[in-house]
Amino acid sequence: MLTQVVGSGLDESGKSEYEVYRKMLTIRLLEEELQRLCYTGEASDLHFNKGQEAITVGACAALSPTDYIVTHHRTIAHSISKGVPMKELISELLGYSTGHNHGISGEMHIQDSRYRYMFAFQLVGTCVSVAAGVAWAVKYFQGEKDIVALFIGDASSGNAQFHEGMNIAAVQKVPLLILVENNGLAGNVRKEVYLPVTNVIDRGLAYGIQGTKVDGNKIEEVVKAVRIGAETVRRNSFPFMVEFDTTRLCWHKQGQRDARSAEEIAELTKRDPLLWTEKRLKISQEDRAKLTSEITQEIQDALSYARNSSKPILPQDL
Ligand SMILES: Cc1ncc(C[n+]2csc(CCOP(=O)(O)OP(=O)(O)O)c2C)c(N)n1
Ligand SMILES: [Mg+2]
Repeated sequence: MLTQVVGSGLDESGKSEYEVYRKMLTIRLLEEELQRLCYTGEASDLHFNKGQEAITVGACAALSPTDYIVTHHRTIAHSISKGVPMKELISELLGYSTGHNHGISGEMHIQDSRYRYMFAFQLVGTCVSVAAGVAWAVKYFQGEKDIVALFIGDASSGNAQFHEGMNIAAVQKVPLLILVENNGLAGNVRKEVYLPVTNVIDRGLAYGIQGTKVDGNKIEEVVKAVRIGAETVRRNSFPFMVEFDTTRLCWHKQGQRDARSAEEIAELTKRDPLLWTEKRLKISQEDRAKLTSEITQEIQDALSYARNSSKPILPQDL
């Protein structure tokens, strides 16, 4: 029964595991709805995050709400995890003026300083130097105790900007937590052709940056590792890495073919973080159906809100 698990402790961050599960399910259902809108043409092609929800939701639950985040190109999960209201997010993704960036940023240039969601990056790897710069400003300009958490994919650690960013982050001793989503894929390409190391955290050692690696599909491991990582960064005012072993269960970008066979994806689905959390919380099929219908209604309300607002005025319209 849902009522029995409400408030069950996840950790001292104060978030209940049920709350975290609900957010993970929200992201899954929202992405499914947006995928349908991509097919009808109402949404342009989007980059989804299916199978990696425990990382974004768990990490944001473990961080302080005043900590900053910088992300890569799969932004829907990060926005929901950091607290961006769904109606504003959907409006943004569909290009309406009620979007939190007035409908002009789209999915890959999301920013919302109210929630300390600082930047999202289409150009993979570039986020590292910018995140290092944000962390520098937080420490030296603002004098805050908050930290910057950067989400980055495993393949992006081969980008030159990754290395430049790691170097300057270490040299300047900035409060940067680097969260690596290691799904063994660069878009649709398999790791054998882009990643010569098993663990991306090993790359941090070249810059004196320590790290830890955990199962990114187990919510409790994510929360614990990020909490410890964030405390380490805050205490030492020095970068730290947490790497997550994870599985992307969708293709790179809406409309592209997956390099993996259906059998391979079916095998990976056994590690679905939603299934794992449901087992932990003893959430029955009826519980999930009830929650699904509640969340579906929220998504439809947010969609109606977006559709009833005006489209943004673009420079070329002036
Ligand atoms: C600088 C740059 N080079 C190439 C691309 C094209 N591109 C988009 S996503 C991607 C792969 C990123 O892999 P990873 O960081 O592991 O993230 P994942 O796709 O697994 O989420 C690439 C090469 C890009 N966006 N930016
Ligand atoms: Mg990857």
